Amino acid sequence: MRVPHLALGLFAGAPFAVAVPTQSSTLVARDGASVNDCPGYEASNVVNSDAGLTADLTLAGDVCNAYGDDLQDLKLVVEYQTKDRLHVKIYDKDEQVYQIQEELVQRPPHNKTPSSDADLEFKLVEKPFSFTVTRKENGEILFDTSGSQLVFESQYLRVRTSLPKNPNIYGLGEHSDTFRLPNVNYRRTLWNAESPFIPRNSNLYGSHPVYFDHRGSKGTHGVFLLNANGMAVILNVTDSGEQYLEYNTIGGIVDLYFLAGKQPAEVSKQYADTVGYSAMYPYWTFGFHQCKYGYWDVNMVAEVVGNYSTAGIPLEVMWTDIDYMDLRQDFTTDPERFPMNKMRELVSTLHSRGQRYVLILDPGVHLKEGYSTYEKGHEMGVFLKNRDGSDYLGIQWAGTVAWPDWLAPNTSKWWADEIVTAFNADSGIDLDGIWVDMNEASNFCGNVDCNPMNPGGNPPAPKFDPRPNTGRPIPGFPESFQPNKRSLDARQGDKYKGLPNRDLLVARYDPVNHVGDLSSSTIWTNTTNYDGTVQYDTHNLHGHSMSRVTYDAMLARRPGLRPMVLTRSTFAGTGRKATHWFGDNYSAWDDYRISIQQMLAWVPMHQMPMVGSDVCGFNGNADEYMCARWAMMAAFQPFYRNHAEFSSVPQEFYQWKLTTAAAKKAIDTRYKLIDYAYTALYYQTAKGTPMINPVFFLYPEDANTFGIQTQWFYGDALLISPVTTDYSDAVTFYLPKDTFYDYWTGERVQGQGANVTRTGVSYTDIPVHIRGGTIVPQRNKSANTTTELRKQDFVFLIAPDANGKATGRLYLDEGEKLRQDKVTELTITYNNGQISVAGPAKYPGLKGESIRLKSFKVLGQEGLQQGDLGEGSTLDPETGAVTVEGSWSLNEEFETHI
Ligand SMILES: *[C@@H]1O[C@H](CO)[C@@H](O)[C@H](O)[C@H]1NC(C)=O
Ligand SMILES: *[C@@H]1O[C@H](CO)[C@@H](O)[C@H](O)[C@H]1NC(C)=O
Ligand SMILES: *[C@@H]1O[C@H](CO)[C@@H](O)[C@H](O)[C@H]1NC(C)=O
Ligand SMILES: *[C@@H]1O[C@H](CO)[C@@H](O)[C@H](O)[C@H]1NC(C)=O
Ligand SMILES: *[C@@H]1O[C@H](CO)[C@@H](O)[C@H](O)[C@H]1NC(C)=O
Ligand SMILES: *[C@@H]1O[C@H](CO)[C@@H](O)[C@H](O)[C@H]1NC(C)=O
Ligand SMILES: *[C@@H]1O[C@H](CO)[C@@H](O)[C@H](O)[C@H]1NC(C)=O
Ligand SMILES: CC(=O)N[C@H]1CO[C@H](CO)[C@@H](O)[C@@H]1O
Repeated sequence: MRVPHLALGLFAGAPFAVAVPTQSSTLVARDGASVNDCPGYEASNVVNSDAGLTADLTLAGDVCNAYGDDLQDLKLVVEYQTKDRLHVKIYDKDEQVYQIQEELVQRPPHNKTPSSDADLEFKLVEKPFSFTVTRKENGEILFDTSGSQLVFESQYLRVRTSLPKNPNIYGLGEHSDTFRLPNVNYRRTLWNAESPFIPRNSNLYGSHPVYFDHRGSKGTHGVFLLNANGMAVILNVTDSGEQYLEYNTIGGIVDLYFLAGKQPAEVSKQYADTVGYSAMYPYWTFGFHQCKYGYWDVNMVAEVVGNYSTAGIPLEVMWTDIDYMDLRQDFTTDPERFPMNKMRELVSTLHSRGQRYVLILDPGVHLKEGYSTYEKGHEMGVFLKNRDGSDYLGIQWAGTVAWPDWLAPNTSKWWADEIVTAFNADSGIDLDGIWVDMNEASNFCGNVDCNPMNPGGNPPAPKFDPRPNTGRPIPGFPESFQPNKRSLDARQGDKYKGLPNRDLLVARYDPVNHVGDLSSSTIWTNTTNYDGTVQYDTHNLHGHSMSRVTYDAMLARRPGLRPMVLTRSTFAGTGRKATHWFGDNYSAWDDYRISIQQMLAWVPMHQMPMVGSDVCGFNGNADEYMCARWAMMAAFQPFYRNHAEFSSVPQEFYQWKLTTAAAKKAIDTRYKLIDYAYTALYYQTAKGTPMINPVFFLYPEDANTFGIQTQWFYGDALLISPVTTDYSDAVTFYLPKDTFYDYWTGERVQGQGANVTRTGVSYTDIPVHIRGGTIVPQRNKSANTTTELRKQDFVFLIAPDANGKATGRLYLDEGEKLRQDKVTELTITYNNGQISVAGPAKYPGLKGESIRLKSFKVLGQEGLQQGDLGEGSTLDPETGAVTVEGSWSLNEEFETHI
């Protein structure tokens, strides 16, 4: 969902022009001092222990006050947390500087590891203070700050590391730039913002301050900076040609986690160990989803569902955007266009056909008399507050809105109550998942001149007094009568709430937010949260916090079932509670390509696996050809939802003949592969192994793969190489030096470590190869829903490597419960004709479901004759595939042969 043209006008204007408040006397910059004049620090009191060290850091000269006040005294803590994770933390001695609340981002549990057992080594230089992190095994220096001074100021932090020349750096989402990041003159701003058209070289909706540094055979490592403040990460070379990466944040502390790898997928796992493992999603989330902003009424929604059926395109999940709400207010339905009785009928019809329903919610709550969501929230003190205790207001879809303070004690309960009531299965909309949008948070009140009580083109301003008397100070009365007593005062003496006396609207260091100043088109950064922290520090955590609370609310609404929460704004670790789509892109080929780059970063590097783009694009008009390609390509991405903007031409897959044909084939294939993908998702959520692999993850020593951003492995077996040129039928893709098989024909294709060009790739075609050495469990036949799909028998596709060996996995469970008591985790191995399937194999199957294996297909057996084969096996002389028919229960272990 994006800002409408009307609201775009609101924030496209002059940037936030606030008078800079008078600075405190300590905040006077030394005449002409630049950050390069900063004195750095000196370490003293270094105490080494078996599992790390501590030291004091003292400013090593005169203050430079380049972008704030230099802090005199810092503390350094170094911990060898595990064999493969090193933690380096530098914070202020007084412990006032903001540190992310533990309840929002849990710190990883760890046992101290003796430094002698650790893969990494920390080395300190006392004066001037600097440090290095080295991979012990090969002496490779991973991080080295000696080239520039540490700067630690009240509103600015700088840490710079030198890097080898032409480094392969990935991650640092959210962005729409190349997968392997540019090295020179490149700035990655992290400041969550409404970002229609996902602009390039800009901050977008989420912040993930983690990068992967891949050095070929020397290994891959990760570096995570646990800091939620606005920042710019610079990749650049100095005038003398030295490569560096530099963090510039406008607050917070230096809180670095070094992840040793050394295989790329091991870094993914180590990152999950650090920020948390992704939530597991219901089986049905792998179905095909349809949405559009502008489904005018409940009949139109039903008609779309009906049209999908008529076209014979399986639709699993129907979504509704803000259209359903009464005056765009959360937890209401438009009485004429989406009356509750019809909505209930819609959802029960969907459910009876095995389909699902998901609705949108926004964080901004309409300020309106008699609107119970607002009134209850106000009573329960859940909204962010102005200094005088009244609710802080802005403008969102509904008009004048208040924003939940996700850190206030009553907010979770209030939000869960609203969800449980409005979406009650017996009297409300019996929804299956929730989509939370606009939660950067997006504020149509673009700047300080905007009057939130006058929302312009939005519904007229309510005549409701947002500042009840209780919100005003009452002179002469005790503390308990005074508004806002909870915030600023409470924070004095409290740890980590943020330094006092900062300019909370303007940071002198400019991280370059594409929307304008820090407070432009969002909640003003000088707003105080319930716990005494300020939005200046917690802005990037708004969507993350909303996701957590919504996850819990969905659990209250559907006890015991895995919540499906889709969020626009995210922070490191949001994957534990919610997933993400790539925002409001454009119906254009470039955005089709960019969705691949984004997926390659989000799944393995941000540990948010269930992601995808708005298929066929959100803004602008899709066409038959591009939409056909996108339907094919996105069938091999984890989250598969067609969604478009209000004014776009309809782009449901049934709208065009070619797109219909492409979608049918794509969904047919995707569905057969759902158990394979579900297995891959399960192992990502349980073990951190990514379900999408960039090509270099599987060929880490092949330098030709490091920059590949138009191909990927779906799971670890299927290499997807879509046509990525506009309106073309040709594709040039890379095949590493390895054994592959064409997924569609089964033919063996020997990869040469070179590009292959294929022409005549029709719009209903997409090159897919199976990597030799893998086994892909599939359903024999697709179905109209995932419920029906589960009735189909399994077939295993075996793709032997050059040594005639292959392995695969299959995870089976009931599909939706949070806790599964009986699951199957099969390991399937193939060795030159012998097949073995090993458990645990406890999942008994639901009524009508098949957990039977009907056949094996072993590819690449050209050398064999029919006579070499056992009974029940047939050789296809054309492709060299041997099919073994039979009937095996996947509820037990077994062995067989071809
Ligand atoms: C990169 O370095 C050059 C040369 O010092 C400088 O002009 C440029 O501004 C830097 N780019 C960024 C994004 O910092
Ligand atoms: C559904 O299909 C009918 C018949 O092709 C078409 O007239 C109608 O516009 C479609 N409705 C929607 C919402 O796509
Ligand atoms: C799918 O097929 C089953 C069995 O024929 C049927 O009961 C169900 O209604 C169908 N669902 C959809 C969405 O077409
Ligand atoms: C929480 O809500 C209750 C009413 O349900 C109210 O009495 C209490 O003051 C609220 N707490 C805060 C911190 O506002
Ligand atoms: C934030 O700054 C604005 C603009 O100066 C001011 O009107 C508002 O009162 C400030 N809010 C707080 C909570 O200080
Ligand atoms: C493969 O082709 C791409 C452009 O299509 C090119 O960038 C890349 O260098 C080529 N790789 C090899 C190994 O030739
Ligand atoms: C597998 O599906 C095909 C159609 O795609 C069907 O002809 C065949 O009978 C099915 N086999 C089994 C074992 O279900
Ligand atoms: C703002 C922005 O960068 N929009 C981009 C969206 O995608 C189109 C088509 O790919 C680009 O041309 C726009 O620049």
